[in-house]
Amino acid sequence: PRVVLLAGGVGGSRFALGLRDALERRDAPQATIIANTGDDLWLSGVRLQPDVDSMLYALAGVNDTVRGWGRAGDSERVGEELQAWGAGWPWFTLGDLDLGTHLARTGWLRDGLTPTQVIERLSRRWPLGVSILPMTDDEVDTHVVLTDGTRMHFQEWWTRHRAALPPAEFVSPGIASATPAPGVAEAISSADVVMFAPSNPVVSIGPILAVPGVRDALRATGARVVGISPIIGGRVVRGMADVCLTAIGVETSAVAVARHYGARDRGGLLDAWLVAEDDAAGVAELAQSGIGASAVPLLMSDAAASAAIADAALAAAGF
Ligand code: GDP
Ligand code: FO1
Ligand code: CA
Repeated sequence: PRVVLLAGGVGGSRFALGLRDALERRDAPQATIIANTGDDLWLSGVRLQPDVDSMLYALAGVNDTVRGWGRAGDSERVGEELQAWGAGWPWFTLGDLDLGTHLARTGWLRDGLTPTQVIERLSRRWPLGVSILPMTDDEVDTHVVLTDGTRMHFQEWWTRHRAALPPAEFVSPGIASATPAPGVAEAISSADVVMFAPSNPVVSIGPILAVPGVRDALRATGARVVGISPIIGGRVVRGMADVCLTAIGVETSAVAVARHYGARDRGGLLDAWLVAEDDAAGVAELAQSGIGASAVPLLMSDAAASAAIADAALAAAGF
């Protein structure tokens, strides 16, 4: 089947590894990943795309699996020098190998390539087995507006303040006039299955759905749309997605996140939803909301576990 995956960084890339494995075991594997670019930022003159890079590095097998971002075995000589100059953000680490990616990206952007073309070039270096598209070529970096009205880039709120400052709102400046990157709407339209990775519903999947045209493409596609819950037993597995959910008035539970996406036959986006076994009680509740849910192990402890989840998602879509 032709699979399209909407994904953020860590949760998205862990699932993508499993999906690739699951598809390789079937004939004609074909997957397109639509990556969140709401996390993107300019820093020290270079363009960073953290979720895109997490996906790229994980699929290439060169990611730092402990930290969850950046390159394995990276050093920080350039970063230390930038700190000495007082350049960049003291709380934001730029690894040497990672900076190589940012320099290559920024150079190509300056040459006039689009983000889509840059990601295509970056992807040529390794046999990724899937293609990565940014959700949009427009710059729509997420900002956080705090309850006291202060506004900052999402990365400052997330990495400097570790999501500890109460958010009132997440905003995506420019998103109303953004367009889906070339191939995004087409991939969704021609897919057999669309999956929502177990990614942050607010700041990873949210920005993708906010690009004008994406929601319509999802509503119109003949594909089955299957989501995987990033919430297990009322908790985020890692990270601070609960703070983001609370800010938009959604409870941190597998059921509430599914209802937030909504049932496709009731104006929402989902045909099916996978919850963890701990959340099996929610399956009946979701059936009443028009979402066909099933309970399977959802902890992505290793590639095999992620592949089993991908298999369950394919099965939920009838494959
Ligand atoms: P980020 O962009 O790096 O924050 O990563 P994503 O948005 O792609 O994914 C973050 C989400 O992944 C968090 O909300 C976690 O709850 C979820 N997550 C992390 N590990 C697991 C796991 O093993 N299983 C499931 N179901 N969700 C997970
Ligand atoms: N996360 C941190 O918590 N601290 C960092 O210093 C940091 C640096 C960094 C550099 C490049 C990159 O691609 C990602 C980086 N991240 C860092 C992760 C990232 O900011 C966030 O976890 C995600 O954007 C949230 O999805
Ligand atoms: Ca992210």
